[in-house]
Amino acid sequence: MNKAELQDRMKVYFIMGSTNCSADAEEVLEKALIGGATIFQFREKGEGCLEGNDRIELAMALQQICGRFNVPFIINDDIHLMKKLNADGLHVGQEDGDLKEIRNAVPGKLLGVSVHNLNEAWLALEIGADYLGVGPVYPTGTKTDTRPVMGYSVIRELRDNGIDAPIVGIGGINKDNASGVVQAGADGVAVITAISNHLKPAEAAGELLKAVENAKQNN
Ligand code: TZP
Ligand code: MG
Repeated sequence: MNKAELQDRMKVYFIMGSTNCSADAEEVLEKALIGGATIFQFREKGEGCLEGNDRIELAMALQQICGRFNVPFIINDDIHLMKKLNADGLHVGQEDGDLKEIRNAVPGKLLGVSVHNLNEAWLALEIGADYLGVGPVYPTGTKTDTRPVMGYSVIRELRDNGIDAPIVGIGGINKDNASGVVQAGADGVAVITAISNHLKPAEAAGELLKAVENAKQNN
């Protein structure tokens, strides 16, 4: 995938695992993709999450759904699972290991890295990250161990310093505040609960896509 395509894929970056969903995870994903989510990350984490075979089976089911929609399927943090499933990519945070080693372990795959400042962003790009996740932009109840809320400032700082890699903002983003993230310079928004917990995930994804595309037109 070239950079322009990847940038386009960042528009509505849906992330979830079974514990994030108020309904069946497979149904939620299918609806999100019908509504217009552009890329998906499997993030099976936290209290009550699936383990062992159940986790692998859910991942495979979700991968198959992504395949039907031609939407890239990314795995959070688990190189082993990524390789087992031959997923399209891997997303890691700053605490998930040596970035250079991780990059080398998944050649030819998409690699996303969560960053919180300019220095982390340069280091991630230096080792060959394909895109950056930046946040938490807004307060979020979904991940409890986040860094402090940063608003738009870091996204703007990265762009002002010449970073032109694909960027998604993450953390507390919904259809009403998504436009500000794009106006600050992000290519799109990464969301969990705005879609996973919505009664109508298709509608939620569609509204996010509309908000991002409108903001891009006005940029
Ligand atoms: N990383 C930073 S904030 C966050 C992650 C995984 C959680 C985002 O979830 P939500 O529900 O979209 O606020
Ligand atoms: Mg991680």
